[in-house]
Amino acid sequence: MPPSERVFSGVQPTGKLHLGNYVGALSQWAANQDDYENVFCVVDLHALTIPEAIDPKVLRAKNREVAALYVAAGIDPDSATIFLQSQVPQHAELAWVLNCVTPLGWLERMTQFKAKSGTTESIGTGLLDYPVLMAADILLYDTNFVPVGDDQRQHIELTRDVALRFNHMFGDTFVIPEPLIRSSGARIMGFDDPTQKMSKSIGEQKGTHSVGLLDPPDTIRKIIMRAATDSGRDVHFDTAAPGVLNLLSIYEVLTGEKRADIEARFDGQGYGVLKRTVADAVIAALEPLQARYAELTADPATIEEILRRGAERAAPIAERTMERVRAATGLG
Ligand code: AQP
Repeated sequence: MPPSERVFSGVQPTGKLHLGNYVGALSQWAANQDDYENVFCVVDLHALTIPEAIDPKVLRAKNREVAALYVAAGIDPDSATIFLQSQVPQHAELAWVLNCVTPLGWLERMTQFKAKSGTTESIGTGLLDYPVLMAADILLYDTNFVPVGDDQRQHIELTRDVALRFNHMFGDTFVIPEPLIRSSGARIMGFDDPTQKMSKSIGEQKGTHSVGLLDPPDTIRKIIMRAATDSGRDVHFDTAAPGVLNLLSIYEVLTGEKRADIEARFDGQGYGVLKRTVADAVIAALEPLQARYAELTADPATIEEILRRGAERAAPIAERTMERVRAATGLG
């Protein structure tokens, strides 16, 4: 029997996709894909929320790069629906409707908005509205589960609140989604500063911050060998310094080894050995992804075809939801 529950998730096509995106999102999507019906979107409308950073040629190329990385990470494009958000106009339509039922105060409280609005000179309305568009993305597909990193927890909560509010005002229309967040590795931190979440935009500016999914092995090794740790030798998950815990968590997720075995393996070894071993594990995890990516992008028509088919499959699902929304609200 085909799976009855649906998963939806996406990545914004800006900056350099990094190890955090792989651990928190892509690897999870791939690992669980047989349990669900899968819809994975490249959320290019979200990329416009910082318009100063947009170069149309770069965005077009990034859209394809991110879609190719989904497949390279192991998502099967024959069974999963992989598409560009801007090719299914119902995303923008539903976002407008949800805007009208979302109190402004809910958006002003979002920590990601507060953090990002502090770093741009002029704040566009789109940046504030980002979580409403994200709610539309999720709710359009009657999504049961949203596999994301821990940084998106608050946005999923908001999606649930918006859906419940709409259902309360207009009658049962939306499925209420649940987040799927892994218990370890849900928030990979920057190698240069383990108090800061690994992020695409910082990775673009600082070479020591993140490992990119397409970085060559020697670059990966260099970045990890320079990772911030501390002056001690503690390698216990409960007590290690943040930078050391980050390395231990990456190793745990990528190898699947038990915590007690990892602690025993690195006990008394010094951080040089830990870093070298983590670098080996990261290189080994990314090697097949990079090989598949190279194969896949050798002919640009392959990705174009995956995206075309994806939009063709996504649009009727999105339209069915919009029909319910229009009927519930009296639109049209
Ligand atoms: N550090 C992380 N650890 C675990 N999961 C993470 N995710 C992001 N960072 C980590 C998860 O990856 C998916 C895509 O998220 P995104 O497109 O918002 O990427 P980002 O790296 O979070 O981007 P920035 O840097 O914050 O924003 P931009 O692109 O504007 O520079 C999500 O599931 C996320 O949880």
